[in-house]
Amino acid sequence: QPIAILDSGVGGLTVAKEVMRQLPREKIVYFGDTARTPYGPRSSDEVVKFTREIVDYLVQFRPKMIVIACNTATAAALEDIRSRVAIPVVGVINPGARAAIGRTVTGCIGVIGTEGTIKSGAYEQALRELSPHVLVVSEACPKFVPLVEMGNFRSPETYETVRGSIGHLHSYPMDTLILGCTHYPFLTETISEVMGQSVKLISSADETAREISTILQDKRKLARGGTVPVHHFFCSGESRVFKTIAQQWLGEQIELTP
Ligand code: DGN
Repeated sequence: QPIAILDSGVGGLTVAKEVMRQLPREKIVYFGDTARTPYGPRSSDEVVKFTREIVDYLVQFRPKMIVIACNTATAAALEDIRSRVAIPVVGVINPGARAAIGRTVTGCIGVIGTEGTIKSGAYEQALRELSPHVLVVSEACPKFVPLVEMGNFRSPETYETVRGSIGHLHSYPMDTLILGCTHYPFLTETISEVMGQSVKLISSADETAREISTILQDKRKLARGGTVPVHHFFCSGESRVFKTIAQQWLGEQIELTP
């Protein structure tokens, strides 16, 4: 049985890559909603509707787990999807929040994400539940996802956009910054250049893959056997750029059904 992973586009590949690294025997079925990306500026109701549609599509593969590898969709639809399916549904917000609380020393944590994620307040809530006195500084970065969907990870334009969006966060005593959008790990190098060495970046991808591993272990659902799984990738719209970015990021050829 595969693990189903979904996102509005290529962002969830950051989670897929970590799952492939940490759990190399697991088969993945991935859906990127490239026809309707970005989700960030959409209303919560619309994101819930899209997420339901994708989940309805993915259940035909009889997955053992669904991973909502999109912070915007996790903030809007995690509980809704959990109430609709009988298998574990994992989001990307709690794992990232837990890791940030574990790592901050100054107690000041930054969160960057799409407008939808930041407006929802989901990270503040998750962080405060874990540690009530933490100082959370949130910033929506609506320009990042379109850059990533175009494959523009490192260029003077990207640097200027990142600096213009988050450069001012230096004025806070922040030592930990959550990349609260699964597209942002593609921009890690540029974001670290702007934020400097003293700010640790937390990728929800790494933390989510660890959570997936723990849940599968607890449920005794980890894949066994020595065969290398064949993953399947689907996207709803533009497929050429998706395939190029996916192969570059994952470092292997993929099977893609547009
Ligand atoms: N990857 C999505 C997220 O983590 O929020 C962002 C998607 C978008 O479409 N803006």
